[in-house]
Amino acid sequence: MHYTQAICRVPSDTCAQGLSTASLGSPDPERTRTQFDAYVRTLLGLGLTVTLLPAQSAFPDSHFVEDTAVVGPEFALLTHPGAPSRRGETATIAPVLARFRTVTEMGAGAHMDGGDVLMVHKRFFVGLTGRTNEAGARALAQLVETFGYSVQTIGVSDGLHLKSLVNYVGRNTLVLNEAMARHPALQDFEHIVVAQEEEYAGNTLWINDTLLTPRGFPDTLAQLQRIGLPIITLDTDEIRKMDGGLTCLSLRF
Ligand code: CIR
Repeated sequence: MHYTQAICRVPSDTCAQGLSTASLGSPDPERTRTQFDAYVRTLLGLGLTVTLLPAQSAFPDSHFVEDTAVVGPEFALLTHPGAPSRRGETATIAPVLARFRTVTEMGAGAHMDGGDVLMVHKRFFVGLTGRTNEAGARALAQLVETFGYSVQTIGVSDGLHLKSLVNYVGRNTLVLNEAMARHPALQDFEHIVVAQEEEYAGNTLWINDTLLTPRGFPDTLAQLQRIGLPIITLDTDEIRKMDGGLTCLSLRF
C-alpha cells in the first residue's frame, strides 16, 4: 500500500491525564508536542498530506488517532474504542474520514482499537486484547472480506495492543517480540526479533519504504538496517510515558 494521506491530532495540555500502564513518569505536554511536531514534519517530508486536527482537552489520549479507525484503500471503519474514556474520540474523526472514504461504524458490543489491527497487503491480523474483542474483529471481517481481505485474530496477553509488539516493515518482514515470533499466524514472514529490553522498538512504522523507529534502541536499529531501507529515528520518550508509539500518532492511508 502506498500512503498519500495522514490524519494527526495535536496533543492536548491534558495529555498527562490519559491512560497509561507505563511507570515512566508524567509526560510534559510541551515536550510531547515537540516530539509530535517532529513526527508530523517527518510524514510531510515523506510526501504525505497531513490533515492536522486541533487538540481536544476533554480527551487526553485523542492524539493517539490510530485507535479511532481502520482505513484501507476501499473503506474506513470507525472503531468503538475499548477504553470508555476514549469512546468520544471517534465523533470528530468520522467527518474527517468521510472526506476520503465511505465510513462504516461498528455495532454496539464490538470493541476495537486501531492499534490492534495490523494490515499487511490483503491480510489483517487483529490482536484480541483488553481493548479489542471478538465482536470487533468480526465487524472488521464483515466489512473487509467483501473487498477480498482475510482477517486472523491473535491473542495478545502482554502489551497494550498487537502493534505494541508486531509491525510490518516491508520486504515481507515483521519486527516483533520473541513470543509473537513463535505465533503460527505469523510464520509466512521474515522476522526481526527485538530483544526483551528493546520491545518498545517493535513499534516501528513503515511508510512507503522508509522506516520510522524510536530513538534509543541500538540492537533493533542494527537489525533494521539489514533490511536496506532508509531509516529515520525519532524521539518518543514523552509519547511512551502514555503507552504511545509511532504508529498510534497517525491514521495513514
Ligand atoms: C491508551 O492507553 O489508550 C493511550 N494512552 C495509548 C494508546 C496508544 N495507541 C496505540 O498504540 N495505537
